[in-house]
Amino acid sequence: MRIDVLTLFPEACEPFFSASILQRAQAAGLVEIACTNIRDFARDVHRSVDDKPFGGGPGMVMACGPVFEAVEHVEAQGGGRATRILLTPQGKRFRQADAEELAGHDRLVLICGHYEGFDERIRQGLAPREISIGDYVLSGGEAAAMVVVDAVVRLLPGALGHEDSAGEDSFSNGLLEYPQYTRPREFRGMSVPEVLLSGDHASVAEWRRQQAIERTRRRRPDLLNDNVEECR
Ligand code: 6GU
Repeated sequence: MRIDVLTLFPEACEPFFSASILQRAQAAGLVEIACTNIRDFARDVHRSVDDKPFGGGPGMVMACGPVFEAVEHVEAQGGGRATRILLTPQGKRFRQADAEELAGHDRLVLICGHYEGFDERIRQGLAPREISIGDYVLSGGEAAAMVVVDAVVRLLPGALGHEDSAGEDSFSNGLLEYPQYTRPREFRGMSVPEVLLSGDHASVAEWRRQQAIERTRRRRPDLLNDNVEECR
């Protein structure tokens, strides 16, 4: 898989992509992640990437030229047309199922916005998918791009140390994760549930399933409702 992140702040994204599981996945050849500065495609002497909105109003709008040229530049580097993704609070809210779907694509181009928004012709001309990571406003799409890249890359086969790890995560089965414990058995008067020390794998599995369901019911009943809807 190749992922290009088009941004005005590559220096904000690059350290994140150079750490931990994302670093390992790149070293293992599972994914190539490249950040490209949209400003490199500005044409005027001020290297501007935004302009005042037609019709007036506050703020600045990200202009078409540099964004189109940046997309065309990275797509010309091989692999042809990518799955294009615009990070915007107006997009479809990103969920685990979306990460799973995107993990099946060969080539992603993520476009991070800044300023008050994108010139609408970026949507019209590039026909990107639009993704939001939640119902709040960020000052730019970079943090959202990092979220999407992380959620996708960790699903690539071989990205996690333990191959079953992703399947045990919260959300992968529609439930929050069960409580986990490690040594010591006693810590400041708090003990580990007996069943986990029993060596009885069936009992452990059943306890974990019950805990996951109960935790999801208390904290995120909406997830249980989603499951019911998905089963219909
Ligand atoms: Cl993708 N971008 C911005 N600017 N704000 C957001 C977002 C994206 N997702 C949630 N809030």
